[in-house]
Amino acid sequence: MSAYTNPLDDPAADPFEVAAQAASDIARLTGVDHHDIALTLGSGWGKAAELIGETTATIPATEVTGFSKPALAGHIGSLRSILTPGGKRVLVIGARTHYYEGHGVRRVVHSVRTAAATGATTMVLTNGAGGIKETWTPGTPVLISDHINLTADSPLEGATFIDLTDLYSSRLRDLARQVDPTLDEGVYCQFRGPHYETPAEVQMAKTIGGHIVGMSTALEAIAARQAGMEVLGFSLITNLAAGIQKTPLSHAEVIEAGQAAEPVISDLLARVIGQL
Ligand code: 8IG
Repeated sequence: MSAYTNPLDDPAADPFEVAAQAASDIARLTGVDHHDIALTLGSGWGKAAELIGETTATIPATEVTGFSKPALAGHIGSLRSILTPGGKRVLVIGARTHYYEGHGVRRVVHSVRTAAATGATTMVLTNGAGGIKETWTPGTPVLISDHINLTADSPLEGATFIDLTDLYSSRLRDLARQVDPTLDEGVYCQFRGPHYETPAEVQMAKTIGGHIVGMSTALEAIAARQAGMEVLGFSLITNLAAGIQKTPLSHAEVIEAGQAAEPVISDLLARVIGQL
């Protein structure tokens, strides 16, 4: 037995072996030995899995090797296996570990590596985020077209050089726009958090080409690309970023915008996943 509560905390552990172990836990606990698509549900997206298909198993993430307890109420700590009407198996990850929790980047990307180890070749990443484009109102879902990683960290270890061109697959974005032609898109800036940005930081993000500010997703997308997966990213704009919006940001407001948008984004996500 390892001396570590979480095997990923052992610096000598191979994170891909831990992910393979997690995938075998998922196969055993769900009775499904292969998943085609993985979907991470961020703030506001919690109920968006309901319409995707039939849930065949729900398991607490804490039963799966390497997963952490959720840090935040409203972030569901479960993994679900869904069978779509088209016969695809979807692994729904309701247990994101954020970088700001301070457990290191291996833990942040463990769910993505586990998804790849279950066989998933498509990774759908969703989040709640702040919007920089003034035309976006709270409750607007947008496609992620690219990212700027402002964490100064990477899930890659050692001299692992990975190309990130077309990281947020233009093929999958086109497919999403076939489902909803009104979908806008933007560049996602991952900040470390957990504080929101200052208005000056938001202006910096805007100046360097960002449209969305958040605290997840970029590191996960890099790990997904390393694992050979095709990535589709959605942000639900739950607030305008600091300084763009004139009033202070509140977590309650974020939750509220998410709830109001729920039926629309649930329908969107189910229809997009039906096309994958
Ligand atoms: I929800 O305005 C949500 N998450 N960094 N900034 C950052 N993350 C967020 C924001 C925001 N809103």
